Amino acid sequence: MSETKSALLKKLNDRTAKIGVIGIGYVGLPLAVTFAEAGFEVVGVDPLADKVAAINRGESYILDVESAKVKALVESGKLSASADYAVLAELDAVSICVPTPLRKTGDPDLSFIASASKSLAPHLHPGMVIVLESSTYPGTTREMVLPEMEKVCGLKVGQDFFLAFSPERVDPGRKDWTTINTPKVIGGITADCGEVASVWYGQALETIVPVSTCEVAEMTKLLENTFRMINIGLVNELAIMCDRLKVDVWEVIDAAATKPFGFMKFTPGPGLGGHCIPIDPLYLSWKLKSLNYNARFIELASEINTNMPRYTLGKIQDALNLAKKPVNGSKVLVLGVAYKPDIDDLRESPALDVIHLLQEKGAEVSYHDPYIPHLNHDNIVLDGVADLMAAVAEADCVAIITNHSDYDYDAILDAAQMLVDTRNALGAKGKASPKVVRL
Ligand code: SAJ
Repeated sequence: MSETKSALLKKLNDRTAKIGVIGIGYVGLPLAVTFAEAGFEVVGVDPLADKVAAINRGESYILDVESAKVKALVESGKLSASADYAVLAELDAVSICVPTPLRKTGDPDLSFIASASKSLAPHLHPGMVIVLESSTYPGTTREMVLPEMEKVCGLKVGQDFFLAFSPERVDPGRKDWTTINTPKVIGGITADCGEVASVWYGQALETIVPVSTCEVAEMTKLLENTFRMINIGLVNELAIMCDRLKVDVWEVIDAAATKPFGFMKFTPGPGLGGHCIPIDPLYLSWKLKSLNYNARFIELASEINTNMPRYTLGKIQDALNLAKKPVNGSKVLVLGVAYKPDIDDLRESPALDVIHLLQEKGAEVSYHDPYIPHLNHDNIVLDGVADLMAAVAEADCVAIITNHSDYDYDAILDAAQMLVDTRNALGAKGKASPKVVRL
C-alpha cells in the first residue's frame, strides 16, 4: 500500500482527518453534523454567507437538523462553516453536496458541480479524498470532476488523491431513516479510491455498500429515483383511467396494496414535486440521448406527471361547475403548497403550477400552508391566509393539494362549500360527500 494511502487511512480510522462538506443544504448539513458527531472536525463550505453565519451561530435552517445539535457541535469546536474555499487546503476529506437542478430548457445544470470542482482543485493536495454526492448522470465524476483535479500537476488519482461517488439518500421530513442508518452506496474512480471513501464514511455511517465504479454508484441513484418517478406516473395515469371508468382509484390502490408481495403502493396526486424525483431521471434520459437512445419510460412518465397540475385544474373546474360557478372570479383556496406533506420545501411543488393555472383562468386564489407563511416564488406573491377556517368557509372551492397532517380534515369538510381532494385526505367521508370531487 502507498505511503499516501496508508497515512490517510490512519487519519480516517483515528478520526483526526479534517473533513469538509461543500454545500451545506438539506444533504450537506445533515452529513456534516453526522461526521462531527462521529468525532471528526468538520468545516461546512458554502458561498452563501447567511448559511455560514447561521451555522457559526449554532443555528440550523434545515427542518431535519436541530439547532441544539448544531450549537453543541460548534461550541465543542467540532463544526464550523466558512465561505472561503481556501480552508479546503487544510482538509483531508471533502464531500461535495451541491444542487444538480435542470435548466429552463430541461437540460441538466451541472454548473454547481463544475464550480465546486474548480474551487476545490487549487487546494487539492496529496493524501486527500473527495466524494461527490450530488445526483447526476453516470460518468459525471470521471468526466467532469476528475479532469479538474488532475489539472493540479503531478497528482495521480488513486495514488496521490482519491475520488469517489456516493449518492445521497435523504428523504426530507423522514425520522426513521436518517443519514446514519440509511445504507450508503460508494463507488470509486479506482478500487483504492472506493476503499478509502468507504473507510471514511464507515466511521460515521452504519452500513456502507461498496460498488465497483463511480458509474455504478451514479446509476444506482438514478434507478432509485426513476423507479419512483415512473411508478408515480403509473398511478397518476391510473387515476385518469379510473376517472374515465368511474372506478374509485383510491380503493383500487388500497386493495392492490393488500398483496403481500410483488407490489409497492404509490398514490396519485396533483403533480410531482421535490428537488430529486422530477429531475434526476431527466439527467439519465438526457445522457442517453447523447448516446442515441431514447429513454421512453422516463419521457412518458415525465409527460404524465407534468400534466397533473392541469388535470387538477380540470377537477377544480368540475367542482365549481357543480355549483354553477365559473373559475373566472371564483375564490379558490389552495390547502398545502409544500411539495409533500409535513415539510417546508417548495421546490418544484405542483401547487405552484396549480396556482398559476387558476390565476390564468381568472380565479381569485388564496392559500394556506402551516409550514410556508408567505409565497414569493415563480412570480407568485401571496401571503398565506391568517384565519384558515374563515377562508375555508368563504372559498367557492377548497383544493387540498398537499395533505399536511396538521389539518383538521373533518372540520374543513364541514365548513367548505366545495372541495377538490387530490390526496384522498378526506378518505371515506370525502368519497361519500356530494361537495367533494376527488382525483
Ligand atoms: N408523490 C406522489 N405519490 C407517491 C409518492 C410521492 O405523488 O406515491 C409525490 C410527492 O407528493 C412529491 C414527489 O412525488 O411531490 C416526490 O416525493 P418523494 O417522497 O418520492 O420525494 P422526495 O424528493 O422528498 O424524497 C425522495 C426520497 N423519497 C423516498 O424514498 C420516499 C428518496 O427517493 C430520495 O432519498 C430523495 O428523494 C432524493 O434525495 O433523491
